[in-house]
Amino acid sequence: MTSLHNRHIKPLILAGLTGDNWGLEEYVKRGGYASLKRILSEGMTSEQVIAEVKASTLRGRGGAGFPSGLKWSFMPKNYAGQKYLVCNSDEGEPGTFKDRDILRYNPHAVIEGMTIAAYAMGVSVGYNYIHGEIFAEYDRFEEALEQARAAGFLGDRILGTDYSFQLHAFHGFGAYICGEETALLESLEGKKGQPRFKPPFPASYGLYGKPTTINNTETFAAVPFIFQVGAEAYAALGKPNNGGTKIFSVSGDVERPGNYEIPLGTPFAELLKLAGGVRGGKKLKAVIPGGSSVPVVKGDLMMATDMDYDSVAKAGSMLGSGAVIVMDETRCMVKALLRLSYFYFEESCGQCTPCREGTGWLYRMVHRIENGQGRPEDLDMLNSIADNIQGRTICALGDAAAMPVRAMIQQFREEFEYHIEHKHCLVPAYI
Ligand code: L3W
Ligand code: SF4
Repeated sequence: MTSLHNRHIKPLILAGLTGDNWGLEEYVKRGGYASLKRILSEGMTSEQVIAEVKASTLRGRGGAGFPSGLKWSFMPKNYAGQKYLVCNSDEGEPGTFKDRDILRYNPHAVIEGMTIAAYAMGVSVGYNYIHGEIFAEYDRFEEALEQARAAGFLGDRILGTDYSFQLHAFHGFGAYICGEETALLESLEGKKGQPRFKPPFPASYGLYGKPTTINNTETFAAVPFIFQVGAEAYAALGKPNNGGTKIFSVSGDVERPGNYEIPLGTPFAELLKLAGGVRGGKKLKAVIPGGSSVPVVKGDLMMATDMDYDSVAKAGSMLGSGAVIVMDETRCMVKALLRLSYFYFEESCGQCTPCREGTGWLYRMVHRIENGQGRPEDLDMLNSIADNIQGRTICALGDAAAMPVRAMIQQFREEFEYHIEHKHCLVPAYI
C-alpha cells in the first residue's frame, strides 16, 4: 500500500492557496506559466506535448477517468475548419465541490492548462462552461482571463509567437444534466441542455458539429504541473496507470469536511484521517467514493481500499469525480437512497422513456418503503426497474440513477427488509 507520509509530496493544485493569492503575480511566483513559456520557446511539437501527457498517465478528473493524452490524440490534425476546446466546470455531482475551489483559488492553472492543450491540438477557440449556480467563481475566472490576456499569456500572438488562442467564460444555467458533455455542448450552442447520442463523440462532432475536446477543470489544472515536474515524476506520484494527485471532496460524517489533494493510490484510511476521522468517534458504516452516481461501498471494505481508479473499481465502485461521502453507523440507507433517487428523478432531462419514467418510479417506491408502506415484492421490483434503465438510455444519468439502487439493496438488503416488515427504521437513531 502507498503511504502519503513517506512520499514527501506537496499537493499541486490547491496547496497553500487562501483566496488572496489567486492572481497572476502570485501564480507566476509559484512557477505559473513557466510550462507554457517552455513549450513555446522550445517549439515543442503537438506530438511531443501529447506524448508527455500520455506518459504522465493523467486521467480525466470529471468522472470517467478516461486517459487524457489519448483523448487529445483523437483531435483531427489536418482538419481545415474550426476546432474547439471546452472546459467542463459545470460541477453538479452531489458531493463534489472541488472545481469551484480550483476556479476560486487557482484559475490561472486552468487557463494555462487549456492554453497548453489548445496548442497541442491546434485549437484557436475555447470556452469554460461554468456552473450556473456559482457566481463569485465565474467573476474570478473572468478576471483571471483579463489578467492573462494583458500579460500576453492568452489571446493574439501568445508570448510573441504565431500562436493565438481565444478563451471565453460561459455561465451555464444550473442544470445537473449540462455537466454531461454533449448536453453541455447543446447548452453552449444556446439550445436546451439535452444529451446527444454517442457516438459520434465530441472528438469528431462537437460544438457546432466541429471537432471538440472536452476535459474537466481539474484535468486542465493538472497539465501545467506535468510540464513543471516532468511526466515521469508526475506519474510516479500515484500508482501505475493512475498518475498524479487528485482532489477529493470529503463530506458527510467526518470531523473536517473539505477538499483534500493527495496522491492517487493513497489508502482511504489515510484520507479519512486527514478529514479528522468519523465524526464523534462513531463507527464507519458506508462510503460513496466517487459522487452520488457510483455504487456505495461498505465501510470495512473501503478501509482496505486505495483511492485510485483501479483499486476503487476492484472494490465494486468507481472513483468518479472524487466526491467521498462518508456515512456513520447512525445513517439509514433507505433514507440515503430516497435522497439520491429524488435527485435523479428531478434532474432527468426526460428525453428517454426508461430514464424519465424509471427515475420517478424508483423514487416513488423508495419513498413508499421509507414511509412504512413498502411491500415484500418491492425490492425485486426496484432491481428490475434499475435493470431496465441501465444501459438503455442516451446518457449516463440513467445508469447513475440505477447503480446506487442496486448497490444499496445488494449491500444493505436487511435494512430495506426491516423497513418493509416493521414499517420503521432498523437504525436506532431513526426509530
Ligand atoms: C472519442 C471514443 N472519444 C470515450 C470520450 C468521451 C468522454 C470521455 C469519457 O461520463 C462519468 C459518468 C458519470 N472516441 C471515445 C471518446 N470518449 N470513448 O472519453 O467517456 P465516457 O462515455 O466513459 O464518460 P462520460 O460520458 O464523460 C462521465 C460519472 O462520470 N460521474 C459524474 C460526475 C459528474 C461531475 C460533475 O458534476 N462535474 O463530475 C461520477 O461518477 O456518471 O459515468 O469525453 O467523449 N471512442
Ligand atoms: Fe435525459 Fe435521462 Fe436520457 Fe440522459 S438518460 S438523455 S438524462 S432522459
